[in-house]
Amino acid sequence: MKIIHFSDTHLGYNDLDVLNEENINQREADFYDAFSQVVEQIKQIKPDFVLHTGDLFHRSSPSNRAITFALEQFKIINALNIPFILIAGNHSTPRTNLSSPILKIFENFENIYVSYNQEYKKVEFADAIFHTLPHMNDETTALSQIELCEANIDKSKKNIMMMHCSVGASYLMQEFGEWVFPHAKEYLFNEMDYVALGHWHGFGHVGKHENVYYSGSTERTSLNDKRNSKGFVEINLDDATNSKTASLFHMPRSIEFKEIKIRPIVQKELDCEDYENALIDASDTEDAIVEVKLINLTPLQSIDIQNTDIKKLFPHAMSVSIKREFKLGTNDTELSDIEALSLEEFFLEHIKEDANEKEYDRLKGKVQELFAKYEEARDDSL
Ligand SMILES: [Mn+2]
Repeated sequence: MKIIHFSDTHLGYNDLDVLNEENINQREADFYDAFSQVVEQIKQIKPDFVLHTGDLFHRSSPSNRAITFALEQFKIINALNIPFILIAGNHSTPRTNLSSPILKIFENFENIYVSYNQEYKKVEFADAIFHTLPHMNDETTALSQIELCEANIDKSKKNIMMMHCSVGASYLMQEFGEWVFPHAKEYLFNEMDYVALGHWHGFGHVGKHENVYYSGSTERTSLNDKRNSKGFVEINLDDATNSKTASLFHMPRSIEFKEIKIRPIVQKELDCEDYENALIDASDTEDAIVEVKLINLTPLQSIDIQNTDIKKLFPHAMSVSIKREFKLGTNDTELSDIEALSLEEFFLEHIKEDANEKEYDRLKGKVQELFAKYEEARDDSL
């Protein structure tokens, strides 16, 4: 039995002020691309089941574009005649009972099984049972639902559990309303052939449990997530686990992480101690999200070195962000030099970095006018 497990696709997420040729936020498009790559792999691998463990959409009320994209992709998956089972994560669960859960829109696809009402749902086939536990807002309800899951284990079939939660406190995402799976119920994992988890955005198995896996997200929802390896899990379960001899000679399961191609994040460091001669290798930054850290900066250099100059070093990057780290023990004369630069001049320098010439000229007039008014008002009040 072959299963594909993916998760946390966060459709509709957008970030950074970059548009692509179709005028769609580039990062939003990246998330659609990642999802399409998994669907492409599903077509090729032709597994027996496909699992998605939550946070399909980034928001509980996604944009029209995100919904349209998902419906198009689900139509493709549905046409493959492979059962596709998905559960709600914290991002797709409304916080009040007033709004309708978005996953409901997939109810009418014949090969798609959705689980979202903060309750246990058993999805059963001839040879496998999928025990789905979607995101739970309430811990007491959660416990009763886990017990329901326990009562439905049937050893004559494969048992696969699906959840969107943090197992213990180790996989918390610092988000609102996360569900932590109770430690006292972890023994249940031993009864399962595989436990598919969503919520944590990195791939890996959980502690000592060799059958409990987070597939990770298919893209990064934060630039703090520096992982360049994203993808899905391919699980092969031995079809003959009921026979003792078979399990002696075969692995009961094999679990393999399959990488997809995502936009890389590349970090660079520029030592300003010797700024003039600093060489930077930009060869690995094509289409990348580049983060440059200027280190050992003096305050004067910080005014001299403009962000536009740094950005020019990476002409083929998708985006460049710059962090400035000052040298410790900068001497006082330099600091007083900076104070000599008026706020007006400093502000204009700042505008110059991002605006084109025409825009700069227009803003310059405005800024000078405003500063003049401010000076006047100040003089009056003295
Ligand atoms: Mn997530």
